[in-house]
Amino acid sequence: MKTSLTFAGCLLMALSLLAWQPLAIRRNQVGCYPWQEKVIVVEGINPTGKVRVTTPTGKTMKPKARVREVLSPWSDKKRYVVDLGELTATGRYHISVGNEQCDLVVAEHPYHDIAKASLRLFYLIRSGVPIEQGGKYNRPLGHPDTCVFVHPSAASALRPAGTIIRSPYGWYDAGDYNKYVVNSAFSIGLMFAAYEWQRDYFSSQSTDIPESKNQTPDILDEMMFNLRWLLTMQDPTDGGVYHKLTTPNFEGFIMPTECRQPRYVVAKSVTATLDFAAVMADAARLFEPFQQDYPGFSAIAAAVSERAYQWAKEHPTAFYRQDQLKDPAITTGTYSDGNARDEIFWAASALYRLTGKQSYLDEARQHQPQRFSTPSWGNVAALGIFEWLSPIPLDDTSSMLRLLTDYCNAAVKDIGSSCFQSPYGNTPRDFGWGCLAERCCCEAFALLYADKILGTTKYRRAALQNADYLLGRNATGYCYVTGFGDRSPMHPHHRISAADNVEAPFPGMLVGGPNPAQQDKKDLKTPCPSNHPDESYLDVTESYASNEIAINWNASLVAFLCWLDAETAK
Ligand code: 9MR
Repeated sequence: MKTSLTFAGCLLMALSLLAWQPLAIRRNQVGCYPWQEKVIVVEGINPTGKVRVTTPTGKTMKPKARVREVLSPWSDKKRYVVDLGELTATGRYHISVGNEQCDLVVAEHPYHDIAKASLRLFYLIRSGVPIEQGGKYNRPLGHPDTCVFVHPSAASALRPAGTIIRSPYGWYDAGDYNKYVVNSAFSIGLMFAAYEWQRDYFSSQSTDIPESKNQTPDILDEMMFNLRWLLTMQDPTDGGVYHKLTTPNFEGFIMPTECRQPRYVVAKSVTATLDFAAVMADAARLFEPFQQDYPGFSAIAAAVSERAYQWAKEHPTAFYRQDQLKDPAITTGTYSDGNARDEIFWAASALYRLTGKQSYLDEARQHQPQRFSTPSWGNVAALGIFEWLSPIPLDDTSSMLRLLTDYCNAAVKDIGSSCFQSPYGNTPRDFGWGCLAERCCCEAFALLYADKILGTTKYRRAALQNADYLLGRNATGYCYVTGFGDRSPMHPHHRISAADNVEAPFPGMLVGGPNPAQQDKKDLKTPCPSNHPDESYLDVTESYASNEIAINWNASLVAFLCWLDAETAK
């Protein structure tokens, strides 16, 4: 009995390992534009003379493929970058290289559905309301957050420790159920930056949410759901903003209705307060035309923003220090950093745009960054730069534009020798916690943004190559967005997706991606299959360092893919 079980076990394991072998052909599993280059990457087989393409009308041909051989910078894997030449008719192409085969879809609007799903995801992760328009993902209300305790670290004269406040709504941050101001404000700020340049697109986009029928674009309605929560995170006593709303420890993999831990608002921090100030200043401006749906909101947002900024000026060293919290101790995500220059730059820039006050202009100028880095929760300087380079630019923007174009020129310079014909993915720095968002999507977003301002399309090709990477032309062969492509994550580190008894995870979620630091190593039942930077990815629930999802990451997916779709929607 024992022997046969072991044998069966081995067989199962071998079969599942076989099932996990990625195809030798790597390509964008979602689709390409007719006018775009059609590049696939073949691993391990030299495809010269072996490529066959069957067109959507059933004609089989031998394309004039150009093949470039390249060695992975991290392993001895040989890859072949194959340019299939012109495949301009729309439809499904069948491609074979020896015994390996796959399909490649060419469509006028290949990103339409995935772009919509990336934004609709925010509806599915709303907290404090029942989800009733989520189809098979409907669920009852969880985390009402109508009884939230003021933690001792957050106490003030009018709100001593233990005071009960209401702090409902907002999105769950990620795989966990907490709500963090830094990450929330960052996510909204990034999506606002996309909205500002693509208002027509977003005005006509419907994501089938309860507010879809009102006069406000769905993207703004969705942001409002989180802004309403953010408003509750400001201490009315002094204008400072709590760093997060959290349980003492992460919850287990249970549904929201089963969660029993008390929830606290903890410590006001300078970074959370400045991010709050920035995003409220933007919200005040952007919601102004939608008074009909949100009467009075703009005035409130402007007032709370200025107040928060003032608090931050008075508390420049109030950095979040989780190690100092007690009664109870808090062990959940930190989102802490010890440098607020970038947050000051973003907030002062946003407030200058809103109010025109000289003091904000001076502060923004003083904190201007020296270089452009892709936006992330820990470095929001790019969001400040986007304020300056918006459709109605502020003052003299030439220095900001130079930072952005210097960055773009550096990003595209090695594509010709890269493994996957993309600006992303060529240095170990491109891989780490949340890299697919913070580096791949945000790099592409910066490239598209630069094109828009310059009135060119010179960076568009490179941005599309990052989409190809993200959606399957990569070292693992995964399309890293759930519900899309033919090999996408099925077990993201996401509590609801793991506990809801629905097999497929929520669609439209971007996972963090390959992360050679493997901070989750000790918690993995299956070891990560590879230590190579671009292959350190594991589609199991326990892999929080490579397979979690998060609002800031989906925000970058929205900014990138909706922008792409918008630019080609006309
Ligand atoms: O995105 C965050 C990443 O940059 C950090 O390296 C990591 C470890 O501190 O935390 C990530 O943020 C997590 C947050 O702290 C809690 N919710 C889940 C987030 C995504 O993993």
